[in-house]
Amino acid sequence: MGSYRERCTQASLILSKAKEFGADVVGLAAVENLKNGPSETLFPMMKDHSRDHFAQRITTGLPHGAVYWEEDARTAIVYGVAHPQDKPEMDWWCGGIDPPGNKKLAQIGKALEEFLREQYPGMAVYPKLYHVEKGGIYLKEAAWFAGLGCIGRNNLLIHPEFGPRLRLRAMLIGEALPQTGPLAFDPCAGCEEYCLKGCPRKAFGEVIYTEEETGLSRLPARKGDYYRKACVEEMSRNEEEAKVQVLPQFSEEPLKVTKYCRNCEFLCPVGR
Ligand code: B12
Repeated sequence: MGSYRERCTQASLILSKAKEFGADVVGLAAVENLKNGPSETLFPMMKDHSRDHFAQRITTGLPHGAVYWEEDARTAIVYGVAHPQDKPEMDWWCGGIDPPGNKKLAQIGKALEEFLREQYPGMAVYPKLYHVEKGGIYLKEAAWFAGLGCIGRNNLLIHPEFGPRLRLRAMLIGEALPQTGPLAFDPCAGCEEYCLKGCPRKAFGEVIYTEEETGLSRLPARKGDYYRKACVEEMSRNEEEAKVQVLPQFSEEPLKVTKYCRNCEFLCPVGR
């Protein structure tokens, strides 16, 4: 491990490289702060996991919802790509083809991994998959510690410039670098909660998790009123109603295009 000054220089280089490779936002979080976080703690107490087929895809060997941490992982590099409302195709699933936003995140991850392995041979580098069941981490929490924004009333990470219209990924490294957050930022205080009012399933309709019952002060959508099953029902309807389209930027073949509900993102006034 180098001196504090050396680690700061290393951190700045990594952050600027991630931006150079296409990340709109990037920050660093200490792995120690992410362990046993509220998402992981709440998971076994969840009223309805819904989409429980994810449980069948567990490759970590851990209980559903538990995070696999590599023993020597010290810092999470958390990066994100803006998904603005005027580029909705960033988030469209066309047949089995990854949405352009996911592809961009994958490209950034690949370039960053190559850079880290070449620049710091011997340093552990663990690119993290999206699904916690497959070794991923809880990205919103990691982004909060990395200073990328706050977790808002819509239960999403809200960035000061891009609002909640961001997609996130992370990579862990074996070097303990200075954390870049959290940030003092709370746009939800005093907001009229347009995000909640516009939910087609009223997924934020009633408090289902309390601090008394869970022992957690950090609850889904802050007040414990985000109901995952209602959200999933809307997303399943989006899948059923997906129309067959020809989108040349994806494929010459006609394919089913799934456009998932994003009301809680689009109705947020931050970053517009
Ligand atoms: C499974 C999953 C889903 C499931 C279940 C969601 C859920 N929240 O349970 C379904 C399919 C329903 C879903 C829906 C959506 N998802 Co989703 N989803 C995930 C995934 C893979 C894991 C989330 C999870 O299981 N959390 C566990 C539960 C228990 O926690 P939770 O509900 O998030 O609540 C915790 C936090 O809010 C936290 N918390 C609250 N306040 C605070 C404050 C602080 C300081 C801290 C540290 C923590 C904290 O404490 C709560 C637990 O008590 C993540 C990717 C990842 N690897 O993290 C993406 C992810 C969260 N989803 C994302 C998105 C965009 C969506 C949708 C908009 C759909 C879409 N079009 O993509 C909706 C929005 C739903 C919403 N408003 O929350 C993005 C969010 C980006 C952002 N800006 O925040 C992520 C990060 C994926 C990505 N590509 O970037 N999703």
